[in-house]
Amino acid sequence: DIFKSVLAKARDIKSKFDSLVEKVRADEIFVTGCGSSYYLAQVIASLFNHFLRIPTRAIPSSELFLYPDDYFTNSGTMVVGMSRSGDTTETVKALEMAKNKGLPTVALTCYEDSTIVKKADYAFISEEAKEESVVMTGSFSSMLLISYLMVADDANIIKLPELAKAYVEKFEDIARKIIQDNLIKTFVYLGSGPYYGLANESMLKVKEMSISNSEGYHTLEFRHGPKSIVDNNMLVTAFISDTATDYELKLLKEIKGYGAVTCAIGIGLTDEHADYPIAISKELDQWARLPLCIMLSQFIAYYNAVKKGINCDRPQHLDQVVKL
Ligand code: F1P
Repeated sequence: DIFKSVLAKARDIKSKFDSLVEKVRADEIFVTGCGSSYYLAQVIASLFNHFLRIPTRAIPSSELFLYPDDYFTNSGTMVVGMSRSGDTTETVKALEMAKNKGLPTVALTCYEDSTIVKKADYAFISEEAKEESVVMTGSFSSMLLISYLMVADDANIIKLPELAKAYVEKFEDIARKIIQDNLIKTFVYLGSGPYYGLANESMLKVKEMSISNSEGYHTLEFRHGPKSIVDNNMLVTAFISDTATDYELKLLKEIKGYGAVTCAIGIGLTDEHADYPIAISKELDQWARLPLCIMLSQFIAYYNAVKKGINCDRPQHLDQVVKL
């Protein structure tokens, strides 16, 4: 339903973003946020680099806030701040600093009356995804879809709501099975390109929702050291891209050989690729299926929390909004 209501605004989002890009004429973009919103920024930086062809970097808001003079060195930079609440101190400060340097700023949040909306020159609001939970789930997917619609053609993603309905049950089933049938102590997520941000967000979901050890890597980086910790109590979930498919699947096979339980999600996957393969419809290319894929990780984190008797909506030590 969230996807449906965001897609209904597709044309407005695209034309608003097109006209601001035309007006601002940035030669560089920083996308910034904290926690899940920073990992969302990593995915969005990939989307912007691919579709917009303006060099874009994801930077944690705290870095911009603490080292402004080292980052804000180009008068052609536009700064896009992501924040579910719109009130996280570091993100507010990062946008304030960008403004003080005379740079154009954009806010993406779920709350119209939030601080970053008041500070930024332009704002995009995902009001359909306000959530009670401390942990970001629907808001992540919806802000991701809005960002996709800013830069890409909505025709490629029009089937998302329909396919999401079909896949939710499948994801839930597989996640439940993985957690029930195995003793997993470490959760590793691998992704290349836009899937790196998803791998990190998946890592954070397992940590926050189920208080478990988890890690996220660029897929092939895992070969350079991290693979030494693979054992029988590790679940390695790989987001398989349409670009580096063979390399990614070869690595996953190698990891399975070291004893890990493997799960993979991508086009055309079968039992020969992973213990738990999830074949995604060709109708959604690697960019259009991003908001769908993250739901698998949310279910894995959820069932792991249930197994451990943890309230995944209210994890220990965490607040919904972090203020300094
Ligand atoms: C970001 C965030 C969340 C995290 C935690 C605290 O908030 O760091 O990613 O799950 O609940 O807040 P926001 O800036 O997106 O509101």
